[in-house]
Amino acid sequence: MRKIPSRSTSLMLASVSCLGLLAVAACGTSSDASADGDSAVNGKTGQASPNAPTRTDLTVGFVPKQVGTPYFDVADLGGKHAVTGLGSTFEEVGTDDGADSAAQASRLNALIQQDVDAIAVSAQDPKALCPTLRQAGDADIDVVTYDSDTDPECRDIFISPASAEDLAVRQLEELGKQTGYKGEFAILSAARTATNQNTWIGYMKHELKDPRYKHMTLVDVAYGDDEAQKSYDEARKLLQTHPKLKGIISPTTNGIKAAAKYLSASRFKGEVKLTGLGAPNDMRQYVKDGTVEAFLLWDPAKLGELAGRAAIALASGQITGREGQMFLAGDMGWFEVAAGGVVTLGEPTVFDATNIDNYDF
Ligand code: RAM
Repeated sequence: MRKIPSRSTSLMLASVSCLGLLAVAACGTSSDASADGDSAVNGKTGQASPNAPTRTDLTVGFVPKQVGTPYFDVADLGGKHAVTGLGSTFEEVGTDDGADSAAQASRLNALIQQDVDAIAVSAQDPKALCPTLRQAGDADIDVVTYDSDTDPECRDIFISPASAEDLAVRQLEELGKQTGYKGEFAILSAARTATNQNTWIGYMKHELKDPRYKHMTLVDVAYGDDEAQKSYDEARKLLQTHPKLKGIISPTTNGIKAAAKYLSASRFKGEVKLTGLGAPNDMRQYVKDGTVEAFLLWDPAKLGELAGRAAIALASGQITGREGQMFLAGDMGWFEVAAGGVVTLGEPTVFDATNIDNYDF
């Protein structure tokens, strides 16, 4: 049984904090929750107190979209540091297939059988994991999504790397700058079902209606399933199918790396522009050899750390996932739960030849 502080304990802790030095907003959060007894998106009821003691000896399971890929290795290491640093046990389970949501569901099931306290998952599909995540909720397991969300009603909190709309707009703008806002371009995505990829692609399509993109045309969206060879082959096919292609946006670390590998050894190097979301260590050589000018990403370690801390905050009763609640994420400071149970890490970084050597992930 999990020991969420009782209503009276929560209220008492909240009143103590109101007198103390902790954030005033945190004080208001608890009383908001107590006023209407609202529940979080995954059906949790009861109070949240940002000042409830952080529980230890919990077990938090991380299920990335894919194991053995640098982006999630770094993210989950961030989660591990957060969870173990708070006195709990971290466990990562996953599949190396970047598009197999059934395998993800079976890993989640194993964590439910194991009766972990909280789960953090990067969803390969918005719907496919829902039945399993609901079972987790029924078993009183707190559910965090990070990087890629499920349907909001199937989790407590989504840790978003940055505003999804902003990320999409910035990638499009980056390609626009590099191509003079002209010509045909394509998107090389990850899994066809991936929530984060499809959300960004949706925002890009919407942004394309802006008059400054009137000379840019999206001619294709290809899916490399976050596999190196498949992404490479899809990049090659895009160039073959669309001889007038001027650019590719690949909003996936695996996709952009594979496309850069293909372009760097092709006659299109430097001519066909490539941008999107990439890891500096993957992309360094392609920035230095002139294949890629600039791309974006956030710090995956911080994303994982925030997911780990949110999982512990949920399991400690400091938050339930309701809008307006706040939790302290160590040195990263206080984070607020926004509408829909979304917590945003921050702003992405743009990497290019001037700064790429300052980053090591
Ligand atoms: C890949 C995955 C992940 C995405 C990053 C940018 O590693 O598709 O979900 O957020 O790229």
